[in-house]
Amino acid sequence: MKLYYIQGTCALAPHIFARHAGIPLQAVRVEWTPDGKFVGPRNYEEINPKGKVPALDTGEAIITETQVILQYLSGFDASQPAVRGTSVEWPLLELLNFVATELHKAFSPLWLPSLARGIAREEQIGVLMRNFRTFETLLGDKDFLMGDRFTVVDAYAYTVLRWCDVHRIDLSGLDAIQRYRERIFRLPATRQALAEQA
Ligand SMILES: N[C@@H](CCC(=O)N[C@@H](CS)C(=O)NCC(=O)O)C(=O)O
Repeated sequence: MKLYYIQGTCALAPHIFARHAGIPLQAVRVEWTPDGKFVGPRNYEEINPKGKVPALDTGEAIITETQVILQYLSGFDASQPAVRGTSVEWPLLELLNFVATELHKAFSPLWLPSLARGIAREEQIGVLMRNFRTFETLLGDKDFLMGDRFTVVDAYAYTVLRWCDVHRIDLSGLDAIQRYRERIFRLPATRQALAEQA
């Protein structure tokens, strides 16, 4: 299997999880210019016509959309909660969708150069802060979102929460998030995926 990624983006989530679960996966770096043009692999836009990472080439199909790739990879790890047709299914899917739509995509405006400073940036950070507080409620006093074991949704949430550093978002007062990020950063799989993307 090949995972196409841009360093430090949402594609880090399936990368971390694959290393955690020991799923053989070749990480293929996608290079792009600062103005967002893909330069390699040369046919990347044929691989994923949406022009985004991640894309997973399973050998039989190309899968895109981070949370769908994560669900696919989760199926390779027998120690993960069995999602389909169990009572675990809805909470995990809810969490994946929360991370995708309320965290991942709430960061998107901050990457726009015109929002790098000013009132719009502060307003967008306000949106994120509200979602971070919801995240802390969802996490409660658990180590991981689904309980005491690391699942795909933790790989995703960690990947997105890392971007607070890039955007210099002050997490003081959000102690549970800070501890959660640190807990996942310490996992060997996280270290390995980060080193492979460095
Ligand atoms: N809906 C997609 C969005 C993926 C996405 O936003 N990828 C970003 C990196 S985090 C990307 O490829 N950006 C490059 C671009 O927009 O040109 C998913 O959930 O996987």
